[in-house]
Amino acid sequence: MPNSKQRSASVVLERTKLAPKEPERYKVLLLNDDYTTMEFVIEILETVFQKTRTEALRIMMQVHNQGHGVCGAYSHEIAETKVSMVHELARQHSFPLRASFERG
Ligand code: TYC
Repeated sequence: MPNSKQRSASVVLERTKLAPKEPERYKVLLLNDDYTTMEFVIEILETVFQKTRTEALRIMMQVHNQGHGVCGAYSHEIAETKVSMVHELARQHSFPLRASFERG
């Protein structure tokens, strides 16, 4: 019987050969605040996250009512870029809108 290290080593090898790991995904979250206008948040969701007006309205209202909402799930690099885009657009319009991303 292989010891536990040998067993996990063979599991890793099998995964590499037969079942490549799914690329990691990161959820981008939008956070509520009291000052950013609803229309600006809808525009962000349409332009940065390619949402339809209807979906953008739904996500914006979820953030407004529950404090945060998911805009989408992306690779680490794209999630990071979208968060930066939100912060830069908010800064240009003097809104305190914040976004973040997390594994999942
Ligand atoms: N709470 C804001 C308002 O009442 C609207 C808002 C929604 C702000 C979503 C940020 O991520 C946000 N004007």
